[in-house]
Amino acid sequence: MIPEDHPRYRSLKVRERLARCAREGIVAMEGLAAHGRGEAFDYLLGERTTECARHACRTAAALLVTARHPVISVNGNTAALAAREIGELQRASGAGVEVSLFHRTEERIHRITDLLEEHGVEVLTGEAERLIPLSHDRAWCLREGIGAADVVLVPLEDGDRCAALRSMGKQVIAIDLNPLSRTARMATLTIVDEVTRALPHVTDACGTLGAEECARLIQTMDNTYLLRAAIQEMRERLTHALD
Ligand code: PTJ
Repeated sequence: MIPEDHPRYRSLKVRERLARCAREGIVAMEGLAAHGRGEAFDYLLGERTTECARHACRTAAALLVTARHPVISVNGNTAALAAREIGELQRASGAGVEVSLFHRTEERIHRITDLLEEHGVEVLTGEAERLIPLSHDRAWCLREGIGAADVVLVPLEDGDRCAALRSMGKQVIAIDLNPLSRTARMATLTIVDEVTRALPHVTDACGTLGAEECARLIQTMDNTYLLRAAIQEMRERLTHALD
C-alpha cells in the first residue's frame, strides 16, 4: 500500500501498475527496465512538458491530421500506461491503432488488444506479415496497418525499427524521454516527454489546428533543433540542481 502523502506517490503508483501489468503478461519484463531509463531522463527534464515538447506535440498533430494513412503503434508499456490517452488520440486524429511488439507473442498481442479495447480503442487486427526490413520480430506488421501507413506514431520505440520504418519512406513520430536515443535521432520528429503527458497535448492540437498552421508546422519541422533544445533544458536543470 503506497501512502497518498508519499512525495513520490504518482511515480510509485505508475511503477505498481507496470509491475502488475508485467505479471499479467502485458508489459515485457524488459519493459520495466525501459521504464526506469525513462524515469531517469524525466528527472532531468523536471517531470514536466517543456515548451519545445509542446511545440513537437503540435507538429505531431499536424503530421497525423494531414496524413493519408496515420497509424499509432502500441507496445506493452504504452498500453499499460496510456490506453485511455491512445483512445482519445485515435478519435481526434482518425489514426489506426496497431499492436506491435519487440518481445512478440500471440498471447501478449491478445492481452494488449483486450486492454486497449476496454479503453475504447479500435485495434487493427488480421494476419501480420514480415514487411519491415528487420531480422527480429519487429519485422511483423499488418499490410493494411503499419505496412500501408505514411505516418507512424511510435511511443517508446527501439531505434532499429524506427530506422527501418524511415527506410520504407514513412514519417516516424517518436515519443521518447531520452533525447540521445537512436530512436530520438532517427525519427522524423521526436517528442521528448513522458508518454502520458505528451499524448493529451497531441490530441488537443488535433482538434484545434487549421490547415495553414499544419502546413507551417510541417514546413519548419526540425528534429535536431528539438533534441538540442531538450538536452539544453536538462543541462540547465543540472547546472542549477543544488542552487
Ligand atoms: O512491449 P514490447 O515487447 O514491444 O517491448 C517494449 C520495450 C519498451 C521493452 C522495447 O521497445 C524497448 O526495449 O525499448 P527501449 O529500447 O528500452 O526504448 C524505450 C525508450 O523509451 C527509452 O529511451 C526510454 O527512455 C523511453 N521511455 C521509457 N518510459 C517512457 C519513455 N519515454 C516516454 N515516456 C515513458 N513513460
